[in-house]
Amino acid sequence: YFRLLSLALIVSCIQMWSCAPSPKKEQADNRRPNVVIIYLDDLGYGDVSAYGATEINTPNMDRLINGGVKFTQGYASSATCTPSRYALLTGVYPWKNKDAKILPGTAPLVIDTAQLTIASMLKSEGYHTGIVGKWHLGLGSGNVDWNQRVSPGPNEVGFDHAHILAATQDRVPTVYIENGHVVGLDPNDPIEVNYRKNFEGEPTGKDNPELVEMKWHHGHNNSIVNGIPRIGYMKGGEAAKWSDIDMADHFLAEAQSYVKAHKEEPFFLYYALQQPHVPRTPHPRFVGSSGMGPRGDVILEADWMIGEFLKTLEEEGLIENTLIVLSSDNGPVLNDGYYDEAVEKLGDHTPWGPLRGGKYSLFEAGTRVPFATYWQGTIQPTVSDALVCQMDLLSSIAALVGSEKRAPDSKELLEVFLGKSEAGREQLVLEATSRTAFRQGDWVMIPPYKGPAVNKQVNIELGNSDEYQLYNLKSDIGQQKNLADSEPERLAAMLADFNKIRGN
Ligand code: NG6
Ligand code: CA
Repeated sequence: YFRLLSLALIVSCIQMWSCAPSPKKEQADNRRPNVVIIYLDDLGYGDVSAYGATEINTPNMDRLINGGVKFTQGYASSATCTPSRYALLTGVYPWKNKDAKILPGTAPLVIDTAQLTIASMLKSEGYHTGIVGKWHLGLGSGNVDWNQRVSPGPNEVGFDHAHILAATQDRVPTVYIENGHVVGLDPNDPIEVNYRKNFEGEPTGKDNPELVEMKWHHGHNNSIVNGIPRIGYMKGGEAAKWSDIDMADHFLAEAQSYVKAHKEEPFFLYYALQQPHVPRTPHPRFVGSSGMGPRGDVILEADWMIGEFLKTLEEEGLIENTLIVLSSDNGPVLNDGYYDEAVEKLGDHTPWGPLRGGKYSLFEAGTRVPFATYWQGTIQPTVSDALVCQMDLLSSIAALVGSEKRAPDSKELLEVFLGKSEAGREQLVLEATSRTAFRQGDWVMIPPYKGPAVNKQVNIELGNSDEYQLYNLKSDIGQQKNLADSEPERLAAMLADFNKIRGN
């Protein structure tokens, strides 16, 4: 009987194999799902309704989170952007690369072009690979001429297609760059960028307050673009300058057309939204939508963009063949350098949820972020308490597509990301502006660091203390009870493990 059955199976396999090309292709594509990483900028653990926010409603992010694996202990590697993005793409701890720090717009590429990235790994597996949105990993190799092709950049570390903003929305150059070329650049109006000194005769936020429409609070007083004073000086490139209020729609359209252009082949898209990082510039149709001022409005704007993007995947028949990862590069900040009412209009909203700290902080809210994996029809909705880091995606996605490549600090946790196992990491080094802390089991240890306890400009506790700090996150998620004194043996054991990993 079994022989008969297997014979029947073989026969039906052969039949399937030999019939029209479309089922065959479908079958092949089923083994090779598309991969999309939707990455927000400065979105906090408590900024999403699926993570408990009551003052803000994010139905589209909720759809991914509640319909997939919702990680309660999902981490960015770092409490700021560049290092988190470095770790996400390369699977290497960012503190191993001394250049993986918040970068100016003129910084050289911090990823070695020979280094493995999620993009290069998938490319070598036959995927088409694209990035749309924020890059912030440096471009060129020093002294970039923005009027020539800018390289190396995303194309040189595995992305077939790149439509990016170079650094951040608050940093010059305020232009889009596609595959190394500034979009819409008029050769008669060349772009110059400098982070040290202004160009003769150009207005600045500092000297020309009459030209400023969004007031700066700290930093952000160099060149003025669209009434917004930025970090860094820029001259020329008038026709190429982006429109801040249209940026979200712009990136959405680019992400949608990428999907449509590559729907016939397996693709990887890194869709890196700019919200809710400063300057917060909601399109007029979202202004006032949250009642919380621009910060809430751009979160709703981002959520809407994600909804439209998901519609495109549905319309193109790709939603059941696409693994989607949703996360954020670091925790939340209210006043990050502009007067934009983020503090004044916050009301009862808690962007950090139950966590302590925020962006820049070694406390939990710096790095613990919304984190979900969604794959309609394949991943069963579940809540996972497994400890996972964005750095683990490289090796896990490699396992998913049958690649044997693995990155040094990237744990292969495919079963965890598919919601079939809760056996996540046992330990993780967390980073915040070059300081590191150590998570092990339910515990986190923060070694003593000099420096202020609070960054007063942004009003965030940084985690600095003269004392060792040791918290049990299971019983004390808000990190209120320092148990370093009462658990000396645990502290010593964790310190030893931490030093081993850190190479101290
Ligand atoms: C800081 C900026 C802040 C933000 C951050 C980068 C000042 C005073 N502050 O230096 O506004 O741009 O860098 O944010 O300039 S991140 O999310 O890209 O890491
Ligand atoms: Ca960020």
